[in-house]
Amino acid sequence: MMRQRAFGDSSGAAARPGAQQYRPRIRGRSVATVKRRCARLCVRAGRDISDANFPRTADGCTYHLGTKRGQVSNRILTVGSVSRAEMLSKLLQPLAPGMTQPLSVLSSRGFLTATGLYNGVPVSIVSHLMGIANMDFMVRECRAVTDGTMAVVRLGTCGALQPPAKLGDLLVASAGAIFVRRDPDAWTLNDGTPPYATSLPVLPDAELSAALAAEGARQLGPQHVVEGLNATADSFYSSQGRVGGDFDDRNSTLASDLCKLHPNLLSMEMETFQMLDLARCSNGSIRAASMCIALAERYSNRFLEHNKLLAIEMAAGRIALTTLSQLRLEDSASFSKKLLEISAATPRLSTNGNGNGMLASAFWDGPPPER
Ligand code: R1P
Ligand code: URA
Repeated sequence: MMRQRAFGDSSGAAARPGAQQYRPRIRGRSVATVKRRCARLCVRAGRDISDANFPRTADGCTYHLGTKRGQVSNRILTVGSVSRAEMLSKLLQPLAPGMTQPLSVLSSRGFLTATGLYNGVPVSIVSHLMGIANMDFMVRECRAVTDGTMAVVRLGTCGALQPPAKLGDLLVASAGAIFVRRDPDAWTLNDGTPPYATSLPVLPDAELSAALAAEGARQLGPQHVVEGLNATADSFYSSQGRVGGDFDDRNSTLASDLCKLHPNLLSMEMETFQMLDLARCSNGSIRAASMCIALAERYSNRFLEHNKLLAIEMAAGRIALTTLSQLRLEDSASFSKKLLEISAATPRLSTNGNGNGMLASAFWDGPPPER
């Protein structure tokens, strides 16, 4: 099987017969190598950051995502893993006729931003890594470098807590998300304080969430899309009710207790609540919705096969990108112009600002997954 290339592979590396796994490479270098180089450049040039309240480089790159105004669209598909961001960025077209690939920035902290066209509309795919703190970086730093209303769709993976959610389904958090937090005071006081605290739900943007579910049903069939409540946890293990002998987690009834409390609870993951909460607090400037692939069926203890996951990720990526590209949104008039100016003036592989991010030409050396 021939190696598939995307975004102008300049490495000249030979095709590897039978390669099945996606291996993200950036101009022939592994992601780890590029990250190490970025980190070295940051150490050399990090002195240029002056604002302690909202750190940015002299040329406007944010501290953790490493992007600046003109590199990020106000339509954002955000995903947890860098490899999912890389894979889905194959669905984007270059921003302008002179470009051979989407604009791509990998920050020294490992956040990847790829900006290109989907159905002729500028869209960014941004990895948010794992947990609410990283989602916080993603939302705030993208907001800081975009103009107009920002629309964000998270495409993640999750555990399915109860039927009708089943393995491989797309679980849309149309009823919003609650937050489940381990409360260390329960262990400190040991006086019956509940070991896990839960918040009230925060809602998504109703139009965006409904459009996502409708597009999912249209492309995959309604039997594969389930709408309900999501729970965002501060741990993959304890506060998702995973039990093990190494820690005193006091969580053996947590998942079933949550389902009793919230009969419409479908999914558990680690970021949606933070995204929806920030959108709620954005003074109306951010619209957000979330859809997660049921990767683990918690009630039957089954886990989705890797190849099936890749295929569903691609399908769900198309659904999310279609939804974002069709959303009626106040697009900044200056966005496309700025993007074109910057991309025309930028070499394909160079440091971004003070080295906080690196513009990258990325490609996969494996075949695309089955669709
Ligand atoms: C845990 O394995 C990670 O997977 C889920 C959780 O939210 C957490 O980030 O989502 P992603 O697949 O989008 O990362
Ligand atoms: N991600 C999570 O956070 N939990 C799961 O069970 C599966 C994916």
